[in-house]
Amino acid sequence: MKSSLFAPYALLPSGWASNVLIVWDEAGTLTYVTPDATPASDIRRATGAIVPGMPNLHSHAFQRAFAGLSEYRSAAGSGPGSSESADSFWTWRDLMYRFALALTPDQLEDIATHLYIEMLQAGYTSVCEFHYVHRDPAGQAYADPAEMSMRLLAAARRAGIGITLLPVLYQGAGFDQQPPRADQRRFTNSVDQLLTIAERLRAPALAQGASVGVAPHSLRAVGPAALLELVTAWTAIDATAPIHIHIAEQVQEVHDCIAWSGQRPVQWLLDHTPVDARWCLVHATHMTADEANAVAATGATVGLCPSTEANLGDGVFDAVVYAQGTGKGPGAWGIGSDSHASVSAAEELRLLEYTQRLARQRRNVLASATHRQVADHLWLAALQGGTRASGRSLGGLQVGEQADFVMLDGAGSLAGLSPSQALASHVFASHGRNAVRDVWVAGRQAVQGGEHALQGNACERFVAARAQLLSHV
Ligand code: NGQ
Ligand code: ZN
Repeated sequence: MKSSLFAPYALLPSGWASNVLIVWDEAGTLTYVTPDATPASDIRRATGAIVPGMPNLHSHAFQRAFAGLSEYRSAAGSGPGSSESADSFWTWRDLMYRFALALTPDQLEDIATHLYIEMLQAGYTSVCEFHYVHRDPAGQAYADPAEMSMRLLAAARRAGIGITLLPVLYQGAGFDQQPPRADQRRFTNSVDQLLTIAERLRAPALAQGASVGVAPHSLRAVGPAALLELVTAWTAIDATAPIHIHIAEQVQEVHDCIAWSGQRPVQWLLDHTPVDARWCLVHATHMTADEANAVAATGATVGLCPSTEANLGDGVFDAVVYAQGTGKGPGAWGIGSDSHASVSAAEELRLLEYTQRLARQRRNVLASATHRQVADHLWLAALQGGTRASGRSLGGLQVGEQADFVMLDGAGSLAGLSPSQALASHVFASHGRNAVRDVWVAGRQAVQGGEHALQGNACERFVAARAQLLSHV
């Protein structure tokens, strides 16, 4: 059975179109996307502009329960006469690890289910889970070594969001093969153990239309030999599935990498691994212009997480230099909510544009010749990069892609605006969740009038899981 929707306005890959007939099949794949159509009288009509659903390309789901709880000056930075904070990414990480150490499989599933519902209500229709808490609190493998990742898959199924699972290889505490810290004991695996987890996930993932990739955590946590072994073995298993890595997020990490190898992290990665369009370089905050051009030329996606990067004091990504790219076209990028200090596609895009404005003292920095409306350009660029990083057919409103789309609220505070103005208001004028009215994932409606069928129950369970966790840290 085919389903359909008639949209007075829809954002297609080429830009806004009107009177668009959207048809999808039972598998949730778009079979017909035609502008200037005349609809049959009984067809459902959208009451607001339709935009493609946004892939969230970087998530550590469990951190949602910790978001907002480390926003105070710690003892180290609050001594007499110290006006400068000693709190940093690294002190945040110590606190976050305490949370990670206490997490149970049930709690993870409850936290993730609620988070994924929040994502859907904010216009994300799929998520890449960069997951590294694999072992039990004592550091032993669960009876099923993929237990924790299976909980994320279950959460995605319950919420009705698409997912790319990225089991993470984590081995050491720093460059030069430093052994893992005691509080990293739940994360560590050999390459073979990690591949076992990834392979275990493939059949159940496929059964729910999900995908599996792998993620060497960072050059800090994975040495050159293991990195290459993982990439080679994974490519033999699946030559197209995504590979994600954290890179060059903190200045400290850049300095440590230079001390270790004589090269900056991105430079080292490009020189020693076969980075191509399958790769997602998460953050890549601190790159020289040469590095940015070189990344753009590989076709890899840069995974920007503006709210987390701001929250953790990472620095400002130079999106202008990167977007210019090289002769091969602009650098690909997408957005992720990472630590979930914010769960909003609109907010990530706004923050990205605002960091560029603050740095350059200009307005409307990230627009393009084809899309002079900043929000149109941001939405389509982040969709393209997010799709590539997800390794799934999420490329927007065109035939052959998954039917993931969002209807903005045409009746509330966005009423009376052109579709382009409505999206711009959604991204820049903070109508919040109220702007996202209906959401479809693979052709199934997951959010109706802003509401998700499981939101009440999921919120209760999230709150209970967080309370349990807080009583253990
Ligand atoms: C993470 N978060 O994997 O959750 C990291 C912290 C680490 C960010 N990089 C852990 N934002 O870097 O070892
Ligand atoms: Zn991350």
